[in-house]
Amino acid sequence: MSEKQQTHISKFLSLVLRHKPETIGVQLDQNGWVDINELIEKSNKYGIKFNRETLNHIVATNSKKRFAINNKLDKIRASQGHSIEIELGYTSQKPPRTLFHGTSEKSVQSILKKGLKRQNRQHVHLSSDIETAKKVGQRHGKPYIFKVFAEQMFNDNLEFFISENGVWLTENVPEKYLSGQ
Ligand code: HQG
Repeated sequence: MSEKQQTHISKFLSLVLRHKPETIGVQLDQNGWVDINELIEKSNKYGIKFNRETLNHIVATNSKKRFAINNKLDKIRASQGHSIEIELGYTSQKPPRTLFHGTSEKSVQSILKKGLKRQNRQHVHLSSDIETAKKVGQRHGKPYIFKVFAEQMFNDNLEFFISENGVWLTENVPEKYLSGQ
C-alpha cells in the first residue's frame, strides 16, 4: 500500500475516532475506545478498505502516534484531539515552566483579548518545543508562536495532562499566562 493510501486511511481514522464515529455507525466507549474488528468491518463496508495488518502498520508508523491500541481489549482509540466528549483518563501532571502554542497571525488579536480557547476540541493543545508549535500553526496560515507560562498556571491550580503521544493538554489558557514572541 502506498504512503498516500496510508495517509488517507489515517485521516479517515482521525475523523471516526475523534469527531464523527457515526460516519460508519460505530460508538466510542466512555474512554474513546472502539472494538478493532468492528472498526475494520464497518470501515470496509463504508468503502475504506484495510485489514488488521495495515491498521497495525499505520498505528505503529504514524508520524504523530495519533492512535493507541489496547491489545488486551482488542480496541483502538485516538490519543488526543477529540471534539466529542470522552474521558481520556490521563492524570494531571506538572508541566514544564514554559510550553508553546502555534497559531496563525490572523488569530493573534483575538487570543490576546480572550486567551486560548479549546474551540471545537476538548482541550487546548500545547507543545514543549517551538518547532512542533510552528508546524501546528502553519496548518492555519502564517504561523505565530505564543509562549505559555505553564508552571504559573499549574501553581494557580489549573490542570495539565500529557497525552500518550506527548501533546500537552489544558482546558484553556487565560490571556495573562500568554506572551508573544
Ligand atoms: C485558535 C493537530 C481566535 C488556535 C496539531 C488554533 C495539534 C483562537 C485554532 C492539534 C482562540 C483551533 C490541535 C481565540 C484558540 N481566538 N482563535 N480566543 N483560541 N484559537 O485545530 O491547536 O494532526 O482545534 O490557536 O498538531 O491548531 O490533528 O487546534 O489555531 O496537536 O493530530 O483556534 O491538531 O494534530 O484549531 O491543533 P485546532 P490546534 P493532528
